[in-house]
Amino acid sequence: MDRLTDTALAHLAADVERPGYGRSAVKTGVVHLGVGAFHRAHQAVWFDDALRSGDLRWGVLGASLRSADVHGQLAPQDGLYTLLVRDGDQTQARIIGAVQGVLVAPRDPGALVQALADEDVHLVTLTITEKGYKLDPVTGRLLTDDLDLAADLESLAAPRTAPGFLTAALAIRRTRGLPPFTAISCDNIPENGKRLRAAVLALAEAHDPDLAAWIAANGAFPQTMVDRIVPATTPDDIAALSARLGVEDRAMVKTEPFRQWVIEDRFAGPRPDFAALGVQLTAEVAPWEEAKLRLLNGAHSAMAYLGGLAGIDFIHQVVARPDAVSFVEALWDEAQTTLTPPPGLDVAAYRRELMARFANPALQHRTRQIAMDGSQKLPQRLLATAAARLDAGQGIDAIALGVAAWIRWQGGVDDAGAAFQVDDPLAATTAALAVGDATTQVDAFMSLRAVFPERLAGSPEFRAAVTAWLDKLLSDGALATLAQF
Ligand code: CS2
Repeated sequence: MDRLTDTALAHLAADVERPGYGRSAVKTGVVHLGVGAFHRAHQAVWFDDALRSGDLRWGVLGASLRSADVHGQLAPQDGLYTLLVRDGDQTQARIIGAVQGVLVAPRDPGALVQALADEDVHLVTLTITEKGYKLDPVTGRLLTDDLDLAADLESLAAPRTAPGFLTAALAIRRTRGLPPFTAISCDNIPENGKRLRAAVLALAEAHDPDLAAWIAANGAFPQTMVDRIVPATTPDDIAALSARLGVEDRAMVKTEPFRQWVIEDRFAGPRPDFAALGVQLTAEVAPWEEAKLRLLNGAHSAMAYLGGLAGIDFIHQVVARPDAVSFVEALWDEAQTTLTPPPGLDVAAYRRELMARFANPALQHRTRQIAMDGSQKLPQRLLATAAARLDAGQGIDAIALGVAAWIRWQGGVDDAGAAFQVDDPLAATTAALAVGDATTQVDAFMSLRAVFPERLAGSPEFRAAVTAWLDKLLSDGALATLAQF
């Protein structure tokens, strides 16, 4: 079957939405690092909206920092892909035209540096996952023992890390008399903008303190909160869509109707009229980000481990169980007291909306997908909440069950005794800790400073609560434990 391309657009069925602007006139105003499914279903859609509104400055050049997979999906399709929005039995198809090309950074690091240094590029967005920032998740300090980062600290001639690429390009922009771009981290980490800025400044400082001072004075690294549930695309999804389109689309993404993007109103230069596009610009992103991380993502991770251990494949199947719903509500009751909701956020309504989003059966969002990289996610999703609750003298029963489920997951064997691969940068370390009875395991995990801060590791209450739940999970399994909760 032919692939989706510019020429195929004219032949698509009438109910498929098309870009509607002349793609050849679009300038590249955005470089995106980490052009995975989340970017294609989130930021790229807003840039496509900007292009559709007639502002043709915001085409996106994508870059993959590791593999050539996305290049293989998008390059033969002129950068085009379908955004499938699924809600119950409704499916809407829209072709996104914003992505103009994909660079594979390891193949030609210089090409990405030059692209980032282009004078038309005003925004750099990033979805490189938690681990891509090369920062310790607990302390936020640069991971100087990371091999790629060490290479970038040594030389930026052929960068390997995202902070390395940004720093190398900013050095060229400065030499050329161009302003810096605005760098927008779109990953689910607290203070994402501050962290990205810290990583870039530390690298710049190591190479050229004047460059670091210039970036500090002129650069912009706004904080952001991003939200849209984007399950991984499956071969069946591609086959079904291709049958509908009459051409094959290997770069399609599927998602829910909901989307939200909150950006700190701090830019180094031009940007689309974000407010007109429905992006929220605000002075303070932290309260939005905290609510999202602790409510949505906290519940996601807890359900991923409990559901995954019980052999439940999808999130909508987890929340089809009344005991799981009670557990999530209890987790939210605990998290809610630690939040300072921003003006405009009604937490009760937000919780109802989240539960309905989780229950969307058309999404097919895998527990296994969310379970990935737990060591990078737990601190901001569950542990920060636990620490805040303990500081306030409040209980942590539901959070402790979520944490115990993560520990139990690191053992790599589910409740039916089936072995699985733990997908996590710390998997080898945590596998060695996940042996013995509950007390032994909790003792071992609490010394893992990359995940558990002293505040929690040193709390007898926290240890006791996690140990009690882990003991139950080990002896009775996740479903019986949930039923008892
Ligand atoms: C999920 C998130 O995979 C995960 O860890 O919790 O990707 C989640 O779907 C998004 O943050 C929703 O905005």
